[in-house]
Amino acid sequence: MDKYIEKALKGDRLAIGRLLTYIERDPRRAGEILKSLPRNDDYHVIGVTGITGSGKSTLLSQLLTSYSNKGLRCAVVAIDPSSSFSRGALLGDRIRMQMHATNPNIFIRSVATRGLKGGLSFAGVAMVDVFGRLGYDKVFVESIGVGQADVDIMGIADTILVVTVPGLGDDIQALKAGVMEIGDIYIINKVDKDPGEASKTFEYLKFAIESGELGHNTWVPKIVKTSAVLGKGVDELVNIIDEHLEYLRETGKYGEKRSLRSRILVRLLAEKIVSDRMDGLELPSEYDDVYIEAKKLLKKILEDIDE
Ligand SMILES: Nc1nc2c(ncn2[C@@H]2O[C@H](COP(=O)(O)OP(=O)(O)O)[C@@H](O)[C@H]2O)c(=O)[nH]1
Ligand SMILES: [Mg+2]
Repeated sequence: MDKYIEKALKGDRLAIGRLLTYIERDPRRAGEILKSLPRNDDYHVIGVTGITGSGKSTLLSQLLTSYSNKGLRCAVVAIDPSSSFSRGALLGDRIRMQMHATNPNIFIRSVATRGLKGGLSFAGVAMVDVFGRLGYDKVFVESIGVGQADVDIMGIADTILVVTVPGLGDDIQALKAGVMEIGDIYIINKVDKDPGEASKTFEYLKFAIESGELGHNTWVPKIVKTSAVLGKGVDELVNIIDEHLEYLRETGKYGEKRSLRSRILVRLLAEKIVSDRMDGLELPSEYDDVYIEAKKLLKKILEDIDE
């Protein structure tokens, strides 16, 4: 393991991949790996969410190009199982991804989701921190914008981008599920397709923000119109993303986000330990017995951990 860590710190892609695989196979090794890496409080976790097909991967690809051109190192953890990062979707996308694959400053990794609803896995969060400690400046997390599972995933990000397309349509569903409320930056992508409808969507979002429906602290959510395929609006987006990071630092919220991420890690690990132990357990049908069984199980787990 030490030899991989040494190599990974020098940017060796094979070694980095190995470490990530260790974490994926046995999340409990994550602690060991993280401890061996230098602490780093200087990386930026950017969550990208929104319905499938809204252009998250395409936009991310543009952001990778933009940041790597500035000399920054970027990593992607793709949690969306349909991500074109993992599946290679269309020819154009594949070419773009291949371009990144040979860029020494970019590392893309897809990670299995937990359960059918696409929940966040412990490994996924640990990987984000590993990338940070390996010296990646921007760590992106792409996930599909459906429901509570997605809101959970975005809890690990410092900055949350919600990608929508002109004419809200399907997004209304996402809105109801709470996904639309969590954005620091709202992106109306595919403006090339319908500029008129894009302006309407812009006004709609602007109204929602101004009426206090979206956003809940001193940062007023920003809206950016982009065309990811044409590369339009990407520079503006990059500026706003960096502006948000500055805001987090100036207000001390950067540290708050870090501790929120730790909380999520603790919860996920505890859940994993419990659910592993649940396998094969004979379950009682009466509520009193349920309570007793739960207590027994937790006691047993605590004893094992203390050893
Ligand atoms: N016209 C147009 N198509 C886009 C734009 N961005 C992405 N697409 C296309 O939309 C499809 C879905 O994009 P993808 O990035 O895979 O979406 P994701 O599922 O949100 O990651 C692909 O065919 C893209 O080429 C855009 O700005 N304009
Ligand atoms: Mg995608």
